[in-house]
Amino acid sequence: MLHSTLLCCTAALAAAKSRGGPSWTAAQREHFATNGYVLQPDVIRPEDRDALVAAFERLFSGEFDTGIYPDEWHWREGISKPDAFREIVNAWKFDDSVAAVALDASIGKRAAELMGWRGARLAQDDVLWKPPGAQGVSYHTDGKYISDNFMPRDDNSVTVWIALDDADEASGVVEYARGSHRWPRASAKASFHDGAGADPVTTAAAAAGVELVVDRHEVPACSAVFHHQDVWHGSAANVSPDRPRRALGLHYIRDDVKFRRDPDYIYGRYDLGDGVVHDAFFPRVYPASPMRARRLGVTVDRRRSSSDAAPSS
Ligand SMILES: O=C(O)CCC(=O)C(=O)O
Repeated sequence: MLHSTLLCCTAALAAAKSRGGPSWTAAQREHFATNGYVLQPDVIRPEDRDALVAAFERLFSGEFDTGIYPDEWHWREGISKPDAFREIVNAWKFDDSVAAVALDASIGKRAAELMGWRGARLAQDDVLWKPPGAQGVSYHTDGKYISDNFMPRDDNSVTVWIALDDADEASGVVEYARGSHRWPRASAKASFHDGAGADPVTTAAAAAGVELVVDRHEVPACSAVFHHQDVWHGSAANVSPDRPRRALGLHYIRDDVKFRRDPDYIYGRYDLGDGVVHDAFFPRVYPASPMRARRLGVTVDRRRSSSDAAPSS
């Protein structure tokens, strides 16, 4: 099923000064609660998009400005399959164009508002590149990679998938199993890069005893989809002859989570044994510290950052 949801990006964004998009409407919140995802226009500015797109070649050729390596780096020129889906994780640690967006308090604020959190940390970013002819991403849930590493586990993470090129049927939009964030949680980790396609979600739907309904939405460049940690999603191959489909995924966690015992290999590298989720590795983006807020030019709402404001879940 294709829903052509056209979010106005170009004209509106020409004048837009801030990131994160407009305030959530009641209809958007309801859509997210029911279906597990919601569209949001104007999450970044055209100049952010241009800077991010300009970084792709540089990043995938291994130019890491600070000398810090990515936590994951899928696809190398001359070594990897030309049609592989390309992904770099945690480019904020070495690239200013990614850091400027990934650490932006306004986007973190929208994530926190949608999830009912007091604040948000960046769990990881994802630089996502699907050139013409490249494969898609197998169905999975982000919670298996991210939420499972932290306590409390439920509703502790959300993804902001930001289109850097207009994403459509041909270039392979992210597609969602409608309402699947409410299914019983699957035990197996269905993998992003394993080429299993839609098999895992078909199995999960059968196990949940529900009919699988897949939603696909066009997403214009600079707009985003916010999706719940437990919603099943994936994407098809890019069958367009000449259009890359580039995107930036930002995965946020609730600001007050702790590590669970024995987090997985990648996240476990940042557990220093005290269970504390340290700012240096998982920066708190919202509420921003006053110093960072000044640098970013955002206003911090001090009332929301008070320690007695309990998170909702
Ligand atoms: O970009 C894609 O096709 C998939 C992205 C994804 O799975 C994610 O951001 O969680």
